[in-house]
Amino acid sequence: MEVASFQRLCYLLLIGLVILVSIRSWFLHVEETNFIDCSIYSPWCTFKNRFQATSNIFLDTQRPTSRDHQTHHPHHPLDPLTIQEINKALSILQSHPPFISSFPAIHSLVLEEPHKPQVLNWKKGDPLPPRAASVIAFSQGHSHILSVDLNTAQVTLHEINEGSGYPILTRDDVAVALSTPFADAEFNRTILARGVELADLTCVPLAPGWYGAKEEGRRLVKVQCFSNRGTANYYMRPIEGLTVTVDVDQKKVVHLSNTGSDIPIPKAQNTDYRQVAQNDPPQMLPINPISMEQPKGPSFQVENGHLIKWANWEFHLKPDPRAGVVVSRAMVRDSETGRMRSVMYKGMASELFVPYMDPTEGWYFKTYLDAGEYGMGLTALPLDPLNDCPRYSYYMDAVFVAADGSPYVRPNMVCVFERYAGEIGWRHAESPIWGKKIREVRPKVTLVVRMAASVGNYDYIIDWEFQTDGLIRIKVGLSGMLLVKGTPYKNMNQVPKEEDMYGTLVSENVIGVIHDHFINFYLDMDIDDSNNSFVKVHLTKVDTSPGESPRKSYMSAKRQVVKTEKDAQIKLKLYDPSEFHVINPSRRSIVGNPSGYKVVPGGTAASLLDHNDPPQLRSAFTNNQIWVTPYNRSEEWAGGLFAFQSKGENTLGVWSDRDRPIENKDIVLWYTMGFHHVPCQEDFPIMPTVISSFDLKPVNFFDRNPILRASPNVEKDLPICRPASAA
Ligand SMILES: [Cu+2]
Repeated sequence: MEVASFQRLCYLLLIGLVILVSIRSWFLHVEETNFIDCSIYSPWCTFKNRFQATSNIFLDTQRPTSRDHQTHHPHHPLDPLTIQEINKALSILQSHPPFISSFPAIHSLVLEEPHKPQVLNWKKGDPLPPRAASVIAFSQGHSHILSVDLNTAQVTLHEINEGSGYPILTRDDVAVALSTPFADAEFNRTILARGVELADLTCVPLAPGWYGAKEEGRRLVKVQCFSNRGTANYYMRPIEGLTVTVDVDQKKVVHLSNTGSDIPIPKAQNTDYRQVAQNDPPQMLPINPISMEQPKGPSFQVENGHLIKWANWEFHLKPDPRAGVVVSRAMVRDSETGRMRSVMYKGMASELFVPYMDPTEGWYFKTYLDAGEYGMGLTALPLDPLNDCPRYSYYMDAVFVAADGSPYVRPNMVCVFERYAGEIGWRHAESPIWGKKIREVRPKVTLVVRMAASVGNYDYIIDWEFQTDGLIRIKVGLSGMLLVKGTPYKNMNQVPKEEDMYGTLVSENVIGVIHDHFINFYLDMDIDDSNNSFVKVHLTKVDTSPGESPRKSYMSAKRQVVKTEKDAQIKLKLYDPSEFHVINPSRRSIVGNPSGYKVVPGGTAASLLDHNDPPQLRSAFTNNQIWVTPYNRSEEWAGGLFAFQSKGENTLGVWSDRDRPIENKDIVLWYTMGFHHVPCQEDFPIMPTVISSFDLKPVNFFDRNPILRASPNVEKDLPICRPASAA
């Protein structure tokens, strides 16, 4: 053998050895460490969440409630599929002729909700409408949409998605995405060249978005990695500039981008947020233990696991793998007649768009659609009793479906609790100067439904808060970690004035990159009945005539019933304001006003991206803050049913541009809440929660203040508690 050939052979053998050792060492670490039980926490192990060789994982699996899901039966038409029903759907799919030779990966398997009239006409005690499963499966490059009738054991619908986009990644996809780079010699060389040992590596699978033909027609995941050495908060230690693009069906690396070899990995010191890592006491006076006590227990009831009854409210609640939670059939009791009245047929988070504002190689694609790409429910981990939710909370489990079609339980995914935060329901005091001693005050107690999704580095806390005055507040809290970028700079005095860092230097060698969060809510309002209208109540300045009044101007409210969808595409304007009402034109109050609810925006933000920017095309639902569409069973996800790598051709913006009639029809209100996030040092190493909200508030729905007859607090009725340790 010639010397050159011998050298080539040795070189090839060496590469082969490196690959084998890399794969083996990675899988050995997975086996040897105390890895999360994926039979229970399956999708937790997947998606944008950590997937790592070494275990820094702590999960409090304490279960305040214990339910036997194996024997659970549905009691309400909207109850989620039970374990038995999921298993039945699976067996029907397994004998479905197109799937007999090759069973697809199951990306979603949930209740196919009965048609609306069936649900509306159903009364407690009636037999349930036929139960069916709605399935999204993926096989050999095709996304399948199926309906499975559980009563007749038939597949009643089987379509292939002809448009762009793919379903949510499965755990298997993620495992492929994260293991494939380890078989790539260049990846291994790059990691070692960056001074990171493979055992210290934590990689995350990132959705690639859509940026034209180059990446179309195949399911791609962009893998980026961090060093977890010395910290649980590996997100603060990026291996900057290294992006591995993996084809998860071909199981191969299609591109490796390595642009940051001169950027150091930020230090681990002071990045750990866990209590065990805090060595110094907080610099503040101590706060005594605090809790809301309910010696008589909570006032709400949970009927058959999903029907919540509290004060004057009643609604159905279920976990959902994509939306997180779904609130259905929300009804409030009329304060005068005592009759239950419909407010909302269905409400849920529909999509969550998070674009990062850095156009460079390793960052431009970070424009996530978290609900459609990762799942707000799938990424919602068990809540932490006493910290996520107060004492006396009710915890609801979710039953979700793994990629092989098998059901699993996500315990304590949703909590329900009463909240008293010292707020006032209504009040008035009269000065004694008028001869009357009046001081009437009513405390405000509310009911909260809460879930928290941990979509990779970010945590989204979503509350649905019900008030006895008829108001529903939808609140979103942001916490967790910034997605940060490594930089050579340690101090702002090193940064050239003309350089755009695309963010804020939040620690040495760490840039918090500017980004947005837009969360869209689907709100199928049914005020007193399904047929409603959308009314813009335009507030305008009216000038008085000369001599008419000492005043030159006043403000007037002009009502306009909106006829079609395009006129209901609303951009909020501070200096040209309107109120936005959903009314029932057929239902009048005692003095003749139509009964209604208005959407009351809170702090929010609008997208500044170009409307033709690819991520904005996919997320056109952020082009307006409010939309109204006619009810359509197939239009529920603002970013489209198949959001992963989609072009956005089948999304809320496109549906609304059809300009369909919406007057006196069953209509759906869509509200997009936005946050611009310019990071600051206080966001490091973990962000204090930032909250925004919007309200659905009754307008002329009740004939008078519905909590007029609410009771004040009286000292003798309230519990006086001692610390548990003193009891
Ligand atoms: Cu943010």
